[in-house]
Amino acid sequence: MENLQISVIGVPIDFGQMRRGVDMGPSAIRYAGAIERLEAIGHTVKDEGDIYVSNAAQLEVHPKLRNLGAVVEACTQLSNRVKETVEQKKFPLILGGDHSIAIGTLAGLAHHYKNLGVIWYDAHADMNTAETSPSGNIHGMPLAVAMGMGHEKLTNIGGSGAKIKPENLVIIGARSVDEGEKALIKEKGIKVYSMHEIDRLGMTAVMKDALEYLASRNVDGVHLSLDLDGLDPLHTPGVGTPVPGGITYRESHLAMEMLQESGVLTSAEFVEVNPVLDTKNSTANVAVELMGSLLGESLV
Ligand code: 4U7
Ligand code: MN
Ligand code: MN
Ligand code: MN
Repeated sequence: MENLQISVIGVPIDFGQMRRGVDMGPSAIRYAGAIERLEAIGHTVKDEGDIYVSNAAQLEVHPKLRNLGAVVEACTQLSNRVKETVEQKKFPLILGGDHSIAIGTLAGLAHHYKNLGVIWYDAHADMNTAETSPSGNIHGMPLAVAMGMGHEKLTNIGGSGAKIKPENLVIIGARSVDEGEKALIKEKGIKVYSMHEIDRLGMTAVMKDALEYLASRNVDGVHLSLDLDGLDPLHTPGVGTPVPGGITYRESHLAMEMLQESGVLTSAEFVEVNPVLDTKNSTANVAVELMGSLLGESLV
């Protein structure tokens, strides 16, 4: 396994949704031992600290795009930091924060990767716009924004236009998809491995197929965006929008291990850890265990 220079970037934001506390996600994940765990594998790890997230911005009211200004501010900074990290040939590992931060991550990656592959591990499709969103929460919109759809303050972060191609995206674990999102998935022909495919084919076949699909697209990098609500809430209860019937703990380790074995991964983010909703920091602990498998820890 290749030893990486990993830059860990925290984004302590909870403005992309309504339940406070997910801004403590980066602290919870560090407390669970992320840095030490990755160092033990043999990587060189630098904790770059957190992006500054202003609390005053919370006061802004926008019925269809809650806390738009604060999300734009944080994602703009994150986009710049991710861009610099890639330019320095370092591996960006981003700690959320709610999933709105993926807008910044993908915008930053897009400066370098012109044909990026994205693995979206999530119970949700995160493809709403202000027009289709049932909630007005931006953490349900990052994939739409990355594909160039939504409010221009969001789509212009890190430069105008689409940051990823719909045909370079795979979603794994979907089981709560809104009507507008379903229409978009159909329209764009997006590759979705829902819980049905995971039940029916098993995670081994799903990951094999997903990785072959991305390889056939000739992607120049692969980003993993892992929302801890992709797993079943039995394993990761500390998330704001839990959906029963999710991916198991072992299936998730297998997915991470297969992604590691493929050797294609170029960046990752772990989001939606809310320690306030948790007991004994269990969700951050799972996040760190999965990071271990993703970045090359061996069992024996
Ligand atoms: B997460 C939802 F309506 N689709 O848009 C929405 F069900 O980042 C949930 O995946 C979004 O946790 C969940 O508000 C966003 C809802
Ligand atoms: Mn907060
Ligand atoms: Mn989700
Ligand atoms: Mn999500």
